[in-house]
Amino acid sequence: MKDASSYTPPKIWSWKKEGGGRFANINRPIAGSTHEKDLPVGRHPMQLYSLATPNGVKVTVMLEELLALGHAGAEYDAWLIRISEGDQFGSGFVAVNPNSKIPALLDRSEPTPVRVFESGAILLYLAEKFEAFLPSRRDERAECLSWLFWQMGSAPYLGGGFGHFYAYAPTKIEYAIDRYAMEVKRQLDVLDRRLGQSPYLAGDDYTVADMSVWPWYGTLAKGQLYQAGEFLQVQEYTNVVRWTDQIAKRPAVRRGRMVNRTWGDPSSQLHERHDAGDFDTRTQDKLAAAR
Ligand SMILES: N[C@@H](CCC(=O)N[C@@H](CS)C(=O)NCC(=O)O)C(=O)O
Repeated sequence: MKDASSYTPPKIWSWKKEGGGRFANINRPIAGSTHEKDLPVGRHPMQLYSLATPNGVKVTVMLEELLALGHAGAEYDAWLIRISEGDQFGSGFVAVNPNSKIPALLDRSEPTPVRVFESGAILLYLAEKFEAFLPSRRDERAECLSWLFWQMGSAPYLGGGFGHFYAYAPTKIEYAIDRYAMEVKRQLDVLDRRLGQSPYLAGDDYTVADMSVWPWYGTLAKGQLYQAGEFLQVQEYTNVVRWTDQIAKRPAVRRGRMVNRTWGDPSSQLHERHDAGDFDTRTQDKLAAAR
């Protein structure tokens, strides 16, 4: 095995600020804010502070799906949080999410504003509030929540484990890449077997479970995450690919994935969303043409 390390951990760990690797500049071993900064507040009931990473996309897809169903109470302002610039450590953001990670939601339509953090909790909060995308029958609800929580527990192995060591770590460590590639392929097989039994994860209907899993494992199954499609032979998971393509066609999904996106084709980037019309007028290509 290559890259056998000669590192022996010291008795007490210490923080090396120049640790290297992507995101080294924002990783810290302490919680709390680094600077005073209030969050902006718009006119809509829902205030979302986010970025279009897979965890962020889950929530913008859900809000767009709720609006498509006619739930006006799901109207939202989506504010951009640039995590590579440390926006998540501003005092206003930390007050909404003490864990300093996107996405974070503030529901200002309740008598006292309600904060919600953790993407799974946000999906569940919205699903309960609007009674949508969550089955009401106890057995179906249990299946839906099982897959929702499966995603919350599994994706850190994909992102923090496989993605980190395969794509971002300053050195390629065979042991780490092998360990997480094995786990991610196992997870894809779990999904593939499930999606061989039913059209969606919870059964016949599209639910918050699909919204939670799709941005991570759908992107992976199309070879668009960590450039790892060939390495993991993702095309073999044919049920996952079928399900991914089906969900990608939904108009609300196409809109949701554009919100708070700061990379890719300029026509796919809507940095902030404050109005349904913004998709037609405020993408980066349109703003550049208007300048
Ligand atoms: N379990 C959390 C994970 C959120 C998360 O990891 N967010 C990342 C972006 S995808 C983030 O904000 N990172 C900034 C940081 O770690 O400082 C959730 O699902 O909401």
